[in-house]
Amino acid sequence: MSNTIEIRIPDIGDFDGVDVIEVLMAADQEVAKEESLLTLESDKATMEIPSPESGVITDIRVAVGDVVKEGDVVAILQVSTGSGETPSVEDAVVEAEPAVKEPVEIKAEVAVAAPAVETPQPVATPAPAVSVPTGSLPHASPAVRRFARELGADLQRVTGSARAGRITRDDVKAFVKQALSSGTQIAPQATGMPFDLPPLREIDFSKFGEIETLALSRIQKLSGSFLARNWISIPHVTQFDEADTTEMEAFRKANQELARERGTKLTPLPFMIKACVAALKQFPRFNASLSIDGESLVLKNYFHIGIAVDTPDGLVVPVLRDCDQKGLLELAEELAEVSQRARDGKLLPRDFQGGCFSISSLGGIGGTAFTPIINAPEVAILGVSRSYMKPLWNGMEFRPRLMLPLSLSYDHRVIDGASAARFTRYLADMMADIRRVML
Ligand code: CAO
Repeated sequence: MSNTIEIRIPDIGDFDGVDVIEVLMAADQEVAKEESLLTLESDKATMEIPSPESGVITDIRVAVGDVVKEGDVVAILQVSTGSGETPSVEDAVVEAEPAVKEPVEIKAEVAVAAPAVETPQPVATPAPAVSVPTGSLPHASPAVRRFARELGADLQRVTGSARAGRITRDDVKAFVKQALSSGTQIAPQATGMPFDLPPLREIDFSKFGEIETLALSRIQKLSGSFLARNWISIPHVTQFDEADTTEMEAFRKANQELARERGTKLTPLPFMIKACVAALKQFPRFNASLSIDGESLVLKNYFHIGIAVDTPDGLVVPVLRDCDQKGLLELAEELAEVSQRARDGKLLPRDFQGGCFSISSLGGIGGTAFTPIINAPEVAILGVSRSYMKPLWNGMEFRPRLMLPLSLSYDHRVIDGASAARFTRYLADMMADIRRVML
């Protein structure tokens, strides 16, 4: 046998109307006696309304944003009757915010359900988008919730250490401390950002076999969090193409001796930098940054190119300035100098500043294509893989051509696919006849 009862707002003190800030129950959810069902917040205190009995919630009569007062019916509970006892009127003590010095004593009034017609339905008020009523919200007292809100910590990602996974003040502190030391974000994502991901739990891998632990370098930790931010906050698309670099390569080799006399080495990268500058001039949206409010585009009339450099401590992206004003040999010298300083850990903060567009070249290593991550606030990045010989049909015969694979990742909020295809094609055309960059 089971009884159905109305759960009403108990005596909540001298409050006329109190905001519902969280609905912690869901329809058809099984709840335990004393389990929190709602969080109410006045300007003086936050309080939770517990379930007066164990049972199943059959109807929810309240939503986030509603204003409730003593006696309002907020839910219908079908009481579990394992013990066969008739539910009784109970007193429940609810924790209040520290601002209210003493705990607020609240009476949860329980009555056997009256026919539905007698129960006035609350007018549904649209819930603010920031609060998602769900039955699986984290279990924490109002004081702990307030504490987490003050610190901007996302309670969904905090692991509770108290009984039944309840989150304590110390759990929130430990979460914030850990997040600060690892450079991860502690706040929930802004409204409209669907990244409410379940947290990764710590796993003891040694249970499965032998392990060793390597500390990440400072650079790896820093670049890791920037890469993660850019990857999830920018809608990336990657456009692939190939440039016929047969003539460019012949020109490069013909001038290698000249480079050597100047004490440097001429690799394909300075040519790519010059081709990128030409393409950025032709397509100014690629040489731009979105304003922080996403309302406008800042177009740049300078051409500073970031170059991804692989160092023993991790990836860094120093910037070569005014690449439009420099020749191939000057760029080659600067590239050698800056990548050496990067590998020696001697880059200065100004070496990283002011980039317009980046190039990540894995051509010296190998691969056919990859999807580079945009180096925000830039809006595009060129990935370059290893060139290879390919037979190309010239209308009469197949000819061996040296093809350079290009992978252009772009911010789809700023650049559309057709522009990206044109930009990459233009780049390939520049590299096919490098003399054109001087036009
Ligand atoms: N195709 C074929 N060969 C290429 C090539 C390409 N696309 N690009 C370079 N090469 C050749 C060079 O000509 C050179 O040949 P030689 O030794 O015969 O002269 C060799 O590969 C090595 O080049 P390099 O790497 O020393 O020089 P670079 O100018 O191409 O690159 C730098 C400089 C600093 C970009 C590079 O050393 C580097 O660090 N690359 C890694 C970048 C990276 O990690 N990107 C990934 C970021 S995402 O994690």
